[in-house]
Amino acid sequence: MIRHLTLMILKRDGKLLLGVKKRGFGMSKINCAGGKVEPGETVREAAIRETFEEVGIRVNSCEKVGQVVFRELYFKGQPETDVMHIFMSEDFSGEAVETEEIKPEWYPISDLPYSKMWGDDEHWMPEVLRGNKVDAYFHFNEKNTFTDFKVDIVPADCIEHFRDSDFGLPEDKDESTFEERTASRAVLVDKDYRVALINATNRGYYKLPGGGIDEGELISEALHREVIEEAGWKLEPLCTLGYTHETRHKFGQFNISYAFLARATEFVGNNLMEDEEEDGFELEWFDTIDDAIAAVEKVDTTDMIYQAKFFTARELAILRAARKVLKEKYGQ
Ligand code: 8OG
Repeated sequence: MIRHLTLMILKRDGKLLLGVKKRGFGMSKINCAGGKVEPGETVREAAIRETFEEVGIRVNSCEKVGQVVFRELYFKGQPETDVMHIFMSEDFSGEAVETEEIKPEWYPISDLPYSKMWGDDEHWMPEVLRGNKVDAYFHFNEKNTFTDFKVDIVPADCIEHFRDSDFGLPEDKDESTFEERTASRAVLVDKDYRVALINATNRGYYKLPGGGIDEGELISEALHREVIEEAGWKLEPLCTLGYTHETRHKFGQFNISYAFLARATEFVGNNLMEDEEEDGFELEWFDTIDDAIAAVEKVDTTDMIYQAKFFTARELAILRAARKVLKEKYGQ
């Protein structure tokens, strides 16, 4: 079971509100407010509730600035995976008060007490304070010290946003209830800059190799795993292309796809899921990115399933973003 935790970074006038934790996990460490997500609440709601309970501050609005996954963290003698969802707010009201949980204090951002904080914080917090969103993991041993870690920056540029009305479809649901799904996708090129697409031969559409990010998995890890599963190739990421955003009313979902340009390095064989087998997934190589784009442009989604309209528009936008990078950075 994965536990979900929250952390709220409160920022004002070049300072952060931190405090000595007086009880519980991490007692006597200096930390932000935050805590466990209760059943039935969203992670954002949990972060706001914990902040009020622990330091008496009401957060009016906040932004998710990343997540840190703690792998094999020993909690009550058992190793477990925790996902810590990090929020930042500059829009809050009330004065900080001491509670049974935390003794709050403002610290200048230029001089944070990292030596008295959790050991991982100094590796990801500076990125967040620079304005980046982070996607990180820390792997622990039985002594609860971390042995390896990775801190990635989440691609920040929106390539394009698609919604039902772009395809003449109705938008009849309350978007505040939509669930967010995230995925990693690759524009995979070989050493000669040939481009790979998955041809869903029984459906008639093309897609980029890639797919959903699992709970507790990094964006970059999902990229490697999904491309092996669908295309059978190991890869080396070359650069990020940004992300696409889909608002899908029919399913009540926001779909975020992080897109990367990547080099295929070694063929190890694919491992398709049952539905992918049914759709007739086959890897097809195109001599140039223009050929790949032309193949996707030719797909007529008029009579296709709902998702295929989104896939096709999305993959075209990502491929065009890759064409620009291939031209500008790789002279293709
Ligand atoms: O409900 P409780 O306060 O015990 O939840 C634990 C809190 O501690 C939660 O806000 C998340 C936070 N926390 C960890 N590990 C780490 C860490 O490595 N760094 C920081 N900054 N906070 C952490 O559980």
